[in-house]
Amino acid sequence: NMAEEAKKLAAFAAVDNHVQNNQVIGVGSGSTIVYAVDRLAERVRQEKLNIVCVPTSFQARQLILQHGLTLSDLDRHPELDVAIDGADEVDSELTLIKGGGGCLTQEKIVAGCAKHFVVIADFRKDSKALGQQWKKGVPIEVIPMAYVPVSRMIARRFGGEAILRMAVSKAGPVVTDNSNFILDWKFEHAQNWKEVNTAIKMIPGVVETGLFVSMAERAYFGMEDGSVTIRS
Ligand code: DER
Repeated sequence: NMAEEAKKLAAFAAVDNHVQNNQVIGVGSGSTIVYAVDRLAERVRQEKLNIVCVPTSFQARQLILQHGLTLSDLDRHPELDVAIDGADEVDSELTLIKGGGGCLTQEKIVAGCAKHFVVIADFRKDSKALGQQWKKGVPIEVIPMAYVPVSRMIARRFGGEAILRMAVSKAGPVVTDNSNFILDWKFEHAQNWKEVNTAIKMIPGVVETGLFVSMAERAYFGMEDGSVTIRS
């Protein structure tokens, strides 16, 4: 369908523009990145590229292994050339909401270790302000024993409500790759995302937020008409 085709367009454009031989690539999580890994594997085969891939989740690790790409990690490669990842929403300043897939913590670590961090997304993620299109709130990874006080503190200080993300194919809450819980903070109005991100990070029990502020260098959006919009 149109969104899937748009994801593929963005993924191929980013891989073709940013991946060269002898590089260390950060591989994001979610559904759009699958197209990027497909393209990466195709280029490695066709061009005999020598690259290694650092995953951002169990899912990304499986994708790397299933495509026969060389798996690495931050112990061996603490500095990456480029990290490629999806996003749930991108605003006019390239501030991202990520974590729809629950992988925000390792994604932010890997993105922070890369010289270049590029986002790939379909047209639905291209927004002017966070919350315009993405209605599920900002994911926040929390230490399980603290999710109630953290949820209450966020609601008290920033408004809205922070809801424990419940699993679908498992009884009880979603448990992340890091054995933590996720709160989805349904904010009520636009915020100073840089300040809010820092303030939420400081709450005892918060591991990471899905607000990626001043991290993305460029975003590739696959559009409905088959074109690719690039924002930097
Ligand atoms: O959970 C995540 O952070 C994913 O990268 C998400 O932001 C994008 O997932 P999608 O490519 O399936 O929309």
